[in-house]
Amino acid sequence: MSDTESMNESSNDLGDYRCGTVALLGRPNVGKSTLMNRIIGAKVAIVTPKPQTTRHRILGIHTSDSCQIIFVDTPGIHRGSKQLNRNMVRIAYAAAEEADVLAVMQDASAPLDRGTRALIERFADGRLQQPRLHVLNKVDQVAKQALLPRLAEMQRLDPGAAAYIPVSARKGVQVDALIDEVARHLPQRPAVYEADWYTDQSQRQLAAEYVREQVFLAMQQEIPFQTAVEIESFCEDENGVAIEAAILVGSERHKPMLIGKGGERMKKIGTTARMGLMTLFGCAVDLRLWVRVQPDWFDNPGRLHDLGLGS
Ligand SMILES: Nc1nc2c(ncn2[C@@H]2O[C@H](COP(=O)(O)OP(=O)(O)OP(=O)(O)O)[C@@H](O)[C@H]2O)c(=O)[nH]1
Ligand SMILES: [Mg+2]
Repeated sequence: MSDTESMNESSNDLGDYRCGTVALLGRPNVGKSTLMNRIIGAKVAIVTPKPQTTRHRILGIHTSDSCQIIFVDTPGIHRGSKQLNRNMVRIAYAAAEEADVLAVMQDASAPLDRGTRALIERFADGRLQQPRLHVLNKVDQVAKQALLPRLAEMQRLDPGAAAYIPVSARKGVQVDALIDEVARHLPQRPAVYEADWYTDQSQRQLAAEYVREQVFLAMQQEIPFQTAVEIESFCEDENGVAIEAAILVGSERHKPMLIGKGGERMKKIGTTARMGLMTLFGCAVDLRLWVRVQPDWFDNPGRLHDLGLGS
């Protein structure tokens, strides 16, 4: 092959390459973060059985020989009176406006409730022009005979969607089909990120999220929703990383509940978060945590901005 032929071939290859963003959108708890982690192959977004786990826009970057898909995980769309809730919802809609493709997710194992229908109708109303994929998650918990009517209902609700894809993010079912479908709708352009980049989050942000995940898992009722994690110092040397973090609580009475009898609960939160971070960072992690009471931080725009939770 001559030099000219080989140059032409490589420029054609580049011309076929697809790269763009897909926003993962939906009600809380439908499995957006689980799906992104499954595709990326690492826990870049925390996951819990509680709604409103994700509070930021989080990128997860999937790179292959033929495409680079930049997944944008978003907070679940919900109603909430606090400033934090309003910011979270605003972040989700802003991500939808900016994305090349919209992946609207739902929990197919739960009834198609009013909130989910309203959301689907909102995305189908033509205001946003990008291709829409409806992702019906948690099919590992759905009988086959129940899935077909659900797919038919989706086609009726949004006939203009590009595809309706049943998946199980937890088990990895049909995830490759979803990746292929997303890639088909991306613009032809070269990759934006280096092939070994898989998220836009710093280690510091990941550390805060890993601690918050354990707080969410350990605490009940309103406490997790009124909790945030602030990294106070993050030092890296040849021995590993040393992290100091404060867990903010919204009320004095939450403090002893979080600490637990003899400090047991805090100890467990710290140990489990530290182990997760050691796996993620691939080095030793020293993690020191304490609790700070900060009434109504979740309703204070300035404080939310400092915590990276502004909209
Ligand atoms: N059975 C089953 N459970 C799943 C699947 N995907 C996610 N889950 C579970 O659903 C719960 C919520 O998952 P998340 O990934 O945190 O959901 P999310 O949509 O990101 O939630 P928010 O961040 O709160 O908006 C967790 O307990 C997951 O383990 C799935 O495919 N099958
Ligand atoms: Mg999430």
